Amino acid sequence: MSNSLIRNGMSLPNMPWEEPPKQGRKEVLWRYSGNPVIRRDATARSNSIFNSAVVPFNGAFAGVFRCDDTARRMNIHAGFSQDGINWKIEDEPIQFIKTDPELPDSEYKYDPRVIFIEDRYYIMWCNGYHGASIGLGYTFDFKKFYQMENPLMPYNRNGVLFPRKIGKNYAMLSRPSDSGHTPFGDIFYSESPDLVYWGKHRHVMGPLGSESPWQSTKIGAGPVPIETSEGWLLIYHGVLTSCNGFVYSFSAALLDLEKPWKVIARARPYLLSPQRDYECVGDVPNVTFPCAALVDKDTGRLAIYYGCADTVTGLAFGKIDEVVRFVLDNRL
Ligand code: BMA
Repeated sequence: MSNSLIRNGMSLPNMPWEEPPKQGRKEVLWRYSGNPVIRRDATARSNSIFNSAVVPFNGAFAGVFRCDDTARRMNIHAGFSQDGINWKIEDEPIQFIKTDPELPDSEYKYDPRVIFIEDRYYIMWCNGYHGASIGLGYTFDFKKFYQMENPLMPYNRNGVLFPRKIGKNYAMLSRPSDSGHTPFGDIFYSESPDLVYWGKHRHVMGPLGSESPWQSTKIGAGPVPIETSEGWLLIYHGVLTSCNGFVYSFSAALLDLEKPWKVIARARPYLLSPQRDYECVGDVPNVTFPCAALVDKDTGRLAIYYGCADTVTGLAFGKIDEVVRFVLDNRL
């Protein structure tokens, strides 16, 4: 399989990259040797920086970062980088300009995703509005940010837009939940003609039982789906409930290009699970939580940004064709 299976991608010759380690078991994904790339105290008042979103911007990179402060308030901050590895993250949270003065205030913000669609960068996040809800906004320059209507009612998390319209509509994945730490969770699909009114809700996939225990408690979409000739490559997290609590790993599935609620293939094994110290020790132990991916359409290189133990941010690399092959060869 060649890298030409990436559809509608962009050339990204300057994306972060490191060749796989020569020694040891050959993994489909390998961690950056300099992990974590973002320390917990990389801003003036951050307790932790994790579950964050990164995109190509102006020949370099920009991002929206989940920074919990030392009062443990959850918020999102803008950040910039020349190489996708060394980041300068703003000390102050993003102040959204309301597109309608009647828009309700947000009690907190966390777990952002960012995607360029048509003429602007859209940001989705988990928005505090009578509990966890989905928030949506946009920016042109990562300086001024505009907040739109919440696409969905509480309780919902892990809202992720598709990078293009499906048919005539914008499309989104989300994960309905409860007001707590949610011991369940399936991925759903929704469409909207205007990014305000959402409907056509469809079930995509749910947790699995003894067939694949790493994803037996709940699952949720990770980075924005990547378009390939084999389907939308969806990297998603799954949760196992152990005697010591939740364990967050991630893997991938392929969704139908025109009917993305239809699952073409879904991997049984995880691609990456909490195994390194910085993934296992932190504010919430044993969490690897992907929120963003960079892809170079010419080489098929993939870089995944993932939160580690709800404390720091890590980077893992792979090749799109190998991840697609992994899903097809290890499908349930
Ligand atoms: C989820 C979210 C994530 C977090 C995970 C593990 O419910 O809060 O932000 O990484 O739990 O604590």
